[in-house]
Amino acid sequence: MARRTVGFAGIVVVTGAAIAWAATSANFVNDPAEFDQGGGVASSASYVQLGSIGGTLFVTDPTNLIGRTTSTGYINTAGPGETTFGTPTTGVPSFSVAAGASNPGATNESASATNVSMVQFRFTTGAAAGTITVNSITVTASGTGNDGTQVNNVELWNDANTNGVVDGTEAQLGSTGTYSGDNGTVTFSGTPLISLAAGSNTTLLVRESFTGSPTAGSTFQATVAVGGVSAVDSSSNPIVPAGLPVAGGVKTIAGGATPGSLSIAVGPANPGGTSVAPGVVDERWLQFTVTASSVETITVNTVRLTATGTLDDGLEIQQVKLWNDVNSNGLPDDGGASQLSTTQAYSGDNGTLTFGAVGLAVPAGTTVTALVTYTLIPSATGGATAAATIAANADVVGTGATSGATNINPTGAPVGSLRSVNFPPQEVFRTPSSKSGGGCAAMPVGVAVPPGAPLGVLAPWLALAAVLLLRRRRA
Ligand SMILES: [Ca+2]
Ligand SMILES: [Ca+2]
Ligand SMILES: [Ca+2]
Ligand SMILES: [Ca+2]
Repeated sequence: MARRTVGFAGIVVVTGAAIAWAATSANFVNDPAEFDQGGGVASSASYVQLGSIGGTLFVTDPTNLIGRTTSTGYINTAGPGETTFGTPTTGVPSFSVAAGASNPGATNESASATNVSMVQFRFTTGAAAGTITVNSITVTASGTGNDGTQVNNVELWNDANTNGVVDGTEAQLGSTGTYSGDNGTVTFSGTPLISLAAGSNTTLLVRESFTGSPTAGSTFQATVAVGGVSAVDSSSNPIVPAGLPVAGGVKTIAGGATPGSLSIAVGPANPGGTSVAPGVVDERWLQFTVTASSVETITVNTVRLTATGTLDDGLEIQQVKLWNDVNSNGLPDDGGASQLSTTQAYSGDNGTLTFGAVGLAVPAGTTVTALVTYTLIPSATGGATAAATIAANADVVGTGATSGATNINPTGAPVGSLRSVNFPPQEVFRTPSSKSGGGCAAMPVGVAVPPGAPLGVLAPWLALAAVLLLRRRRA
């Protein structure tokens, strides 16, 4: 068996520290045909990664040199009779790329559309990786349109808030470019282009503009193809991410009465994951964006929400409102006319509701932000969860201003946000910056207590509260 051929040791590049195998993972497997010939390798054994040549990863256990063909950057996971081996805690950099959560779908676009989001992709580095440095990314064009003459201003951006569009403070990476020709490439470079810390995610976005010359019906698509990412690990050895290629949706040039396209995504100030006090009026719950493609203004007329989670949505959510979040800050602070449609309530636990006559206009080629707020009953169940979700693309319906189409559905669903009710209730200790309610007028303001603190921890805080209360009464 070739794995014992000593000659390999002379040509492989020694890169690695010892690998400590920990909890099981699908990424690493023990192939008995390879590993067990070393005398029964235990899961606690140390391995040294030597490097890779031509797609074959070489590692050593204490007695053997082992070479395995790999398709993912790891020891091959295929083959009968294999058992899960474990995740290395040091040594092997795990590095992958995948389509982003807001990777642009197929849309209709104007022949003169600018800054069209084409493909969004996310790098993920494992906790075992050192810093991975990406020095260049090459994007490949496809489709029937001529990418060399009909596309310009191809740009790569760090989509920091992962929403699939470029926002105010996000950074462009590399230089603005053009494709090398029809179905050609453009390469973004830097030294480094981007640096990826171990155990992190980074989302990037490619956008481009059309010159006005594409004919109706022609198509454009951007892809990060196999071989399109040039990167090195912390030892300056080349490393290839698993997961390529990643492609964006096909953009079709609209003609005649072709309607525009809509897409929805989680908003930049979505409050998901945080807990709220019961009884607060108009507590933000879901922020989402609606983007119209470059063809025409689309007015959103219908938004349907589906409730999930342990809260009894029919009994414990008094009011559900939809807002135009004009300043995109995630708060219903945009003036009296910003509430869209009428106040609703869920049909029951895990039920649905529909906002009609929404009238939210999304100009061509722009993104607007909308907000859903909940008013919970004051006795809402502490610790209960509630998610507001646009469950399906059919749950949003828009009308095209020039095409006259009345049934435009977006891409991007589901879009949702889950929050929980404070447990234990914390109203007693609210600070002045908190919202009103809770019946705690006698308590001094400005005293915050760690949530869930035991009585022993609370004692000094209660003493401070008593002192402040006495001072206030004397004043
Ligand atoms: Ca083409
Ligand atoms: Ca963004
Ligand atoms: Ca529920
Ligand atoms: Ca706002």
